[in-house]
Amino acid sequence: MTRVDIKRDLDALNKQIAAANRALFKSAGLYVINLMGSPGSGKTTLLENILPRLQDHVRTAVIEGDLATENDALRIRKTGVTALQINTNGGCHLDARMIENQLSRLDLAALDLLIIENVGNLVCPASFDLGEDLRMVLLSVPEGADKPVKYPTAFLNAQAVAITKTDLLPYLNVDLDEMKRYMAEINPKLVVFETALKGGVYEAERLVAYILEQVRQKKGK
Ligand SMILES: Nc1nc2c(ncn2[C@@H]2O[C@H](COP(=O)(O)OP(=O)(O)OP(=O)(O)O)[C@@H](O)[C@H]2O)c(=O)[nH]1
Ligand SMILES: [Mg+2]
Repeated sequence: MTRVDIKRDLDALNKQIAAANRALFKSAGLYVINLMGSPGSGKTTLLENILPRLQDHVRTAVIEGDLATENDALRIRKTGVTALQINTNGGCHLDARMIENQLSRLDLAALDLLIIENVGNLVCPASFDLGEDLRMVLLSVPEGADKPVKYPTAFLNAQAVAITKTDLLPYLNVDLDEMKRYMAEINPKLVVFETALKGGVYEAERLVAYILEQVRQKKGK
């Protein structure tokens, strides 16, 4: 068997398991977000800050993906939200089987929302469906305006983007409008949010409202 055949088989297997995950999430009425972005783009910080606001309305759990350590799960648990940690031991992304393996550890029927923080990477996670409803990419301002066109797959396969760390705009030579133009060039359908950490307050109101609305729509509430 050639290398190409093996890759094709693995892609097909991942799609199959992702479809099974999606069916399970649907039957449990659970809305699932796959959160991806470069290392340090602010994925866990976003979750730490929006989880308490989401928890006021929907029952939420988190699955964390990292090469090593339980650091991010520990950070999330401090908010009172259940967090499971997957260590990929060198792997640069989560796959559908890794998620499937965690699901028996969660009471899916008692949840409305599951957020999966993928391994910090703007390339590998983009090619692996986990069975999610929403794929959201985080792009932080310091990474630079041209990242959507340099790493297009993540933006092409996502429905939403959060531009994080906009509080740093005054200190950096980064053009926010240019970043948004590049995003629209790759995927005009992307819903784009901005977040900022200002004076100790994390600003993400539109993003929180959007997530709550998506959960409500899936649950038919
Ligand atoms: N100024 C500013 N700093 C932020 C913001 N969000 C996150 N940070 C900082 O950015 C650094 C990385 O944040 P994390 O939330 O750990 O990033 P991550 O994407 O979860 O990183 P990995 O899980 O390692 O991929 C931390 O020092 C945060 O305090 C923001 O909105 N503004
Ligand atoms: Mg993190």
